[in-house]
Amino acid sequence: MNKGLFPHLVLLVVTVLLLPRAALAHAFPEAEEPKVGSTVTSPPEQVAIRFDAPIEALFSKLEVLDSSGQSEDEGTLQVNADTRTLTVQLKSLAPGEYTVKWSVVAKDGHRTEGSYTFTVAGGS
Ligand SMILES: [Cu+2]
Repeated sequence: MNKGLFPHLVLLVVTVLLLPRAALAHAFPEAEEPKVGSTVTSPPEQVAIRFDAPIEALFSKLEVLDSSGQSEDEGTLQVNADTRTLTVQLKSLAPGEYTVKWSVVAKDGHRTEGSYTFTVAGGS
């Protein structure tokens, strides 16, 4: 190998190894309760999403809507002491499908957002 090129190759490899770490500091959901796409038999009292990185409470959003777009959460968000679990209390949910919309800002300042549904199994 050309001795003049070697230090540059090392630098390139180190750079490539370090870059994905910055990207990983974005916060993505790691676990949800109720689970994504699940059907639950009794109405949950809250929705909780655990992220894979710490989030900023101030810039985070979590809302739960029924199938007609009506808000079904109590509006007050809480970030747990672990700084990565976001929860919101729910009104008493009737049977039906619900959409959870979330938007969070990780400690690196990057926003991620998404949505998913779960279903409360119904009486009728
Ligand atoms: Cu980021």
